[in-house]
This record gives sequence, C-alpha cells and structure tokens, in this order.
Amino acid sequence: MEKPESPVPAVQFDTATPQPGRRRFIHKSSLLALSAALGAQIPFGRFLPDGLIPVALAASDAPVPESLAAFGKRPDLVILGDRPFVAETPAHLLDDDVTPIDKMFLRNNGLTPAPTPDPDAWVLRIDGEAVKAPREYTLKELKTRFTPVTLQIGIECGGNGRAGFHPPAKGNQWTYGGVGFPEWTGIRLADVLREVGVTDQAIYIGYEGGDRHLSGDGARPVISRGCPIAKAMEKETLLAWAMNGQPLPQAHGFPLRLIAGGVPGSVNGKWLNRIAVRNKVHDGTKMGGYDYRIACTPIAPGEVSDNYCILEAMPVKSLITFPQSGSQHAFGKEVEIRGQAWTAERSIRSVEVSYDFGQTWKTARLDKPRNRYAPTRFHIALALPQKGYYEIWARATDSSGLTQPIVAPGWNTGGYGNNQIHRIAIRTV
Ligand SMILES: Nc1nc2c(c(=O)[nH]1)N[C@H]1C(S)=C(S)[C@@H](COP(=O)(O)O)O[C@H]1N2
Ligand SMILES: [Mo]
Repeated sequence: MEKPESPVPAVQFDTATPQPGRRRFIHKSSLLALSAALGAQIPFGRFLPDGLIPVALAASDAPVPESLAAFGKRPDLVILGDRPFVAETPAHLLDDDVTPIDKMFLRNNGLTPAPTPDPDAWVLRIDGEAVKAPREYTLKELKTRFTPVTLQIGIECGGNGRAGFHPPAKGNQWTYGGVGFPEWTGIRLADVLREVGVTDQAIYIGYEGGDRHLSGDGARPVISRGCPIAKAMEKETLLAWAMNGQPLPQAHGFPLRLIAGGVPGSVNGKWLNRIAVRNKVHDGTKMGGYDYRIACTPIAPGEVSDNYCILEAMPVKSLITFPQSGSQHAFGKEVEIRGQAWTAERSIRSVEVSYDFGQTWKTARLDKPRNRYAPTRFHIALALPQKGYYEIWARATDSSGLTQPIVAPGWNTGGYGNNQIHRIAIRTV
C-alpha cells in the first residue's frame, strides 16, 4: 500500500489569516520592536495581525539592523563599537532621576535577535543540577503567577572606566558612561526558584539568552554568565519585562531579562530563555580567563598573572551629571553641581566635591535612594573664588568607609572595575 501523503504543511500566513471583524491586531509595543528590527517604520503596521511575522524577518535570517536610530537612542550617545553594538552615555545625559530609555547605554556581545512576535508565549526554562525538577514557564504565566514589583536598579558594565587603565586594556574603551539607572518591572527570581525548588547543592545561577554569536552562527555560544545563588535569591533580583513602565525595548532584552543589583552589567542576561541553577560556579561563555575577572591579589600594571577571581560586585562610584563638562558660568553666582552615586551591597555614606584639584573637599547634600541598588543623587552649590578654569571632582564613600581613588585602581588584564573619580572642566567668566 502506498503511504498516505503527508498533509501539506500550513503556510505561516494561514494561521493568522484575518477573520473579518475578529482579528486581533498587533500590540503597539511589539510593533515598535518590529520596526526597530526592520530598521524602518511600518506605515500600515496597525493593520498587522497579531502573531504574524513580517516576511522580511521570517523569510531571511538577516540580522536586526543595529544603529543608535534603529534602537531608538539619542544621536549623542557615543558608539564604542558597531559589531557587537556598544554605545555609552555622556555623563551629562545621566542627570535624570530615572534614566530614560533613549539615554540608556547599550552593550551587546553578539547580534540582537529578531523580536518575538508573541511575547506572552515566550518560554523561560529553569533547570540545572540544583533544581528539584526542571520546569518551563511562559511569560504570561510568570506575569500572572507571581507578584510584580517595580524597582530602580542601576546597570553598570563591568568594563566601565576601562579607558582609564594604563597600560591600556583590550576591549570597549568605556570612559564613564557604561552605566544607567532605569526602573524595572518584573517578578522576583527568588519567588520562581522557590516554586521550582532549589536543592542545597545550589552554588550559582547561569543564564542563556536568545542572541546569536557575532558570526551569525546559531550553534556558536554567546555570553552566558551568572551570579552566586545568594545574589539570585535577593529580593531585588528580578525577571523583568518592563523598563520605565514600557515593555523592554528589543535592544534591552525584550521580552524578558535578568536584573540584579550591584553586579557587573553582564550578569543581567537579555532575551532570557533559560536559567540554570548550578551545583558549581557557572562555567558558561565569558565566565573564565580574563573575562569579567580581576586579579585576586593586587598586581603591577601590565603584570601577567593567572590568579584571577570573578568580579561579583561593582565598586563605589559617582558621576557629575550637571553641569556639562566644558560649560561656562557667570562669575559671582553659585554653580549648582549635581550627580549620581552608587555602590553594590552597601549604601552611600557621603559624596564630597572639590574645585581645587583635591586640596579641599566639600560635603554634598544627598537624596534618599528610592530603594536598595537605586542611585543616590547628590547636590551642592559652589561659590568659586575668582574668574578662571576649574575642575570639579566628586568622590563617593560607602557605608564601610571605602572611597573612590583619584587614579585607576587595581589594574587588571581585562580592564574591569575602574572607579576612579569623575572630573569635569568648567570656567567662570
Ligand atoms: N543575552 C545577553 N545578555 C546580555 C548581554 C549580551 O550580549 N547578551 N550583554 C551584557 C552586558 S556585558 C551588559 S553591560 C548589559 C548591558 O545592558 P543593556 O544593553 O540593556 O544596557 O547586558 C548584559 N546582558
Ligand atoms: Mo558589560
């Protein structure tokens, strides 16, 4: 007997063929993500049926166009690399209490994936040696099963400040702006891990995301980092789907990402589709060698050492966000100085400001951070003694008394964790 012919596979379009009067149109935020992915407006986008992938994305494996404009970023962000796409924020653009999306820095290690057309159906898998039984959740389930929280949590790339190291460290030459302070909405990772069940073997978590290797080869690994289980269980560690009240932009990990406080930015996995609870330190891509690791004991600049330890917490730091470096001010009027200060597990005890190259320091007024891991804003009005050129320096001190150094501390091969003070130049005329 002849084998019956297999049924003709349904063409993609069929499943979404519009039913007159009954079709659901695409959600505005998904539409924005799709136009970012296409690098073009979709003039009739409001008629795009929900769940239908634009043919240009579905038919080709074309990478998502990556540019400041395509990602909805301001043109005055500074591109540090375009493959992978990396852009930092000039310090004076970080003066908002909550960093707007168009000013937020961007750090990709691979290629931005095409946005999922159906975020509710996005699957997060929780597995690893130290879970009782692996489990999968759709994003819709995560949103409905657990209690959402909104927190302001800064992200700082581990390599922020790298340009200050001598001899120079290879990698993106971040100056000061690999940092931002958005507000995130999501659920606590701990709530999910408790429901799944974590054994007492748990040491670390590791993530995987939906981005692709720079070569475009889906089989090659992309970044897969993580953090100690204690950090994963902190109440400020989130599975976040919204940034500043909007669905995550594609570039920042739509539809789901990991957010933890005080860690190097690379822990905050974007396009998150898997979390493994490990019974050892996570050994994913970029967990070893000189990646996101610093010398365990101090070494001389340029020295070669194989005694490297994972950078797990970012050091105390501050930025002067107002005025803009290079600005002029009328002599005789006080100059208002503002900035942001932040640290990892501790809190900000004080921020001091100097206008005489560190000879004397004045204590700034601090605002209360909105929550743990939110930045502390500082303000001070300075009366500058005569007309001329000044440098304004700021240094933050944390609750344990650790303060920012004037020169780059702790040289390391990868150039991580530079928290030297930020300086701006101003003139009174
Ligand atoms: N999946 C995935 N997650 C990722 C990255 C990445 O390349 N892929 N980059 C990491 C790094 S190194 C940093 S500093 C932050 C940057 O977050 P942002 O691009 O949303 O600002 O995301 C982290 N999460
Ligand atoms: Mo990073």
